[in-house]
Amino acid sequence: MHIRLINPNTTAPMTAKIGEAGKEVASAGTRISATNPADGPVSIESHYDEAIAAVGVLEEIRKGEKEGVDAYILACFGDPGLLAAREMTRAPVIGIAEAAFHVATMVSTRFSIVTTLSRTGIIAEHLLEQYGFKEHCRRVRAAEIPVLALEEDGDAAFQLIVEECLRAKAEDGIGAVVLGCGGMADLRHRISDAVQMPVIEGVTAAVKLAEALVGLGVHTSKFGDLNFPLSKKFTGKYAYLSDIDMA
Ligand code: 5HY
Repeated sequence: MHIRLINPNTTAPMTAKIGEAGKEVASAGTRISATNPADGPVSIESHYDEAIAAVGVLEEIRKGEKEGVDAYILACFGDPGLLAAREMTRAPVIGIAEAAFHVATMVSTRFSIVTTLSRTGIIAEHLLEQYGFKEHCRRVRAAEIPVLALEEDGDAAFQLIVEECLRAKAEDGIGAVVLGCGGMADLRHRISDAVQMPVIEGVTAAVKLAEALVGLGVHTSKFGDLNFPLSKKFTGKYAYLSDIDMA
């Protein structure tokens, strides 16, 4: 099977490390490819960034459909464009936040999230509500690091993330910590060693869940709201999307 990891921001080194993390856990016979949009924010740290990035995500889905990709993973903790992406394909589309929440609740009754900036914590809170995990998450915490600090000064970022994870472990009454950024995918083992409790990382969790769905022969439903988008005219710079029948 072929799983496509989509990094919704446009920082290629982050895309590469997301791809490496996915390859590390992929089963034999699973091809992992990682892409990011050419156009969009270099990091996603606000509702505005999310909205712009979502269009790039959908472009990447369009490309993947021409390649026969079997499953897609949106490797940004805001899961930008997830439902719109699901409308575009019969392949499973999994967001890393959604994947991490599911896995965390299979190994603990309560978890906390450690993400980058506190201002994006509300996005995780909205997803917890949307996916039905609000009761399982004790707290959304932030290491207060810019997303790109994970690329520029990894050790300093690592220490801040571990410190916040340890505070969560000591204070929150939890059994697991969820890493709240796709850019933390390469830190999974080091953080787990330092924190000494289950650390759930979304990229790797999503890869294994995608393998399970493809293995089960389960496809994104085309009955109801996730059916293919209605073919229609688009204007301006999106005119090329006019009258596309995705079915
Ligand atoms: C992510 N931003 O996973 C999110 C992290 C966040 O560019 N990749 C980003 O804080 O939402």
